[in-house]
Order: sequence, then C-alpha cells, then structure tokens
Amino acid sequence: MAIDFETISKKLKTHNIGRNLHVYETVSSTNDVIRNFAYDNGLTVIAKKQTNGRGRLGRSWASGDGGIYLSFMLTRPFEVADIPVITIIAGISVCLAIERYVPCHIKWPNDIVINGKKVCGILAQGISTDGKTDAVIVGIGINANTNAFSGDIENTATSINLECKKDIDENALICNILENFECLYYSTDKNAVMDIFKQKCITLNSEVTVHFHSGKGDIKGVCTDILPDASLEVTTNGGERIYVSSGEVSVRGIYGYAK
Ligand code: BT5
Repeated sequence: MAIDFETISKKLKTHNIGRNLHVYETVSSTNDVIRNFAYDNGLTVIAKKQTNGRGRLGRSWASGDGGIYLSFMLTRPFEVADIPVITIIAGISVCLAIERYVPCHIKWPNDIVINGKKVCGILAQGISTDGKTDAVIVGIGINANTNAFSGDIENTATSINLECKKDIDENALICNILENFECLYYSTDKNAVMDIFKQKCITLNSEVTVHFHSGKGDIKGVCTDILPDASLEVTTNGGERIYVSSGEVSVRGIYGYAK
C-alpha cells in the first residue's frame, strides 16, 4: 500500500517519533525540508520521491518511485549525545523492520544490505548554532518497492520487493522503523543495543580496507570490535590495533562497493 498520512498516523504506536508527521509526494530532500520547521523532537517528514536525494560526502541518493524517503528530528537533550551512535540505532531499527520480510545485515556505519546489495542508506546530520548541536536530523532512504536501478548502482542496489518477491506495505514498514527507533533510542541499556548492532553487522570479524579521507593511505586488517561510541577497532595485518570513526574513513570489506 502506498505511503499515506492517515494510515501511518492511525497505526503508529510511538510517543514522539512521527507524531508530528508531514507526508509529501515529491520534495528536494527530506533532510532539507525538515529544516524549515520549528525544532520539535520526533518531527517526521516523509516523501514518495526526492529530486535531490543526498548521501554522505556530497554523494547522491537515487530517489525514484517505490522508495521511502524519510527524515526525523531529535532535539536536545540527546539521550545519546553523538551522531555515529544515532546512526547505528537507526540502522538496527531499519534492519529489524526489513527482517520481517527477508534477512538483512548492516554494513558499518550506515548501509543495510540484502544478499550483498544495498537496500537502505542513512544520513544523520547535526544542526548547530554557535558551535552547539541543537538537533539531529536522521535521514533514511529505503528501496522498498523499487523495481529497477540504473547507472552506477545497477548492480549494487536492491529493494525489499526484489529480494522477497512480494509487495511491501510501506506504511507498516515506516511505523515499524519509527517504533523500533523510539524503543532503542530511549533504552537505558545501551550495551544491549550495541550487542544487537554487533549481531547484525557484517563488518565485524571481516577483512576490511580502511581508506582515510585525509589521504593517509589505506590500511588492511580485520575489524575486531565496535566500541560504544560506534568506532571500529581494526587489527592490522601487522598486529597493531587502530580505531577509526565513520567521519574519517571508508571501509571496504566483503562487499566490494566503495562508500
Ligand atoms: C547514504 O550515503 O547511504 C545515505 C543515504 C540517505 C538517503 C536518505 S533519503 C531521506 C534523506 N534525504 C536525503 O536527501 N537523504 C536521506 P552514502 O553512504 O554516501 O551512500 C551513497 C551511495 O549509495 C551512492 O554514491 C551510490 O553508490 C549508492 N546509492 C545511491 N542511491 C542508492 C539507492 N537508492 N540504493 C542503493 N544504493 C544507492
């Protein structure tokens, strides 16, 4: 069933995430549109299409028919004060929702993959004034009923529909993601949340190549842990342990596509 304001509003069992909801046919980017609203914890913007969908580091997000493009806002005080951990919680929320249809995994830090192909990406961004982060925008793009991909993602992207060969109830999926997020974000047991992430994360215990955006050169090793702040511990082939955070590196692992 197509994305519908009434259906989501009636179905949703959250206290704040998605309660102030705005649904559009087409927007430039839900991460941009949400900035036009007054700060409100849980404010959510959903679109059926985007004309300027964005990924990280200036990359674009293909946002055609059949996808879900949503952003929600978290205002202070943050229960978890940093964006990498919020990204991880969003990833688990999507992963658990997709698993109702088909098995999937998380590729650290922000991709959900099914059978080695990307089905969802997450873009969390802080809004800061005077050096203080007042709010975080969590943007999630999911290929739900998308039936074809072209260009450079033709062979690296997939949709839930293509993988499980049935139509996805987009409203139910959205409600489930928002409910999962609210539950995990406000959970007082952050160790348990991180344990779920580790179970779902295909990067952990995999061989990885760490590519530093600063141009320091690549390092090869095995991802041996994920720390509570969401950074990766990589044990290099020489036995040294290094710690990397999502902002400074790309990781190429068993799934070859570059990020
Ligand atoms: C991401 O960036 O994966 C974050 C994507 C976030 C999209 C949501 S949609 C709602 C909200 N509004 C926005 O404007 N953005 C957010 P990154 O890790 O940089 O990955 C981007 C790369 O993923 C691209 O360079 C392509 O290789 C690939 N890609 C682009 N569109 C895709 C799609 N629909 N499905 C699978 N892969 C895609």
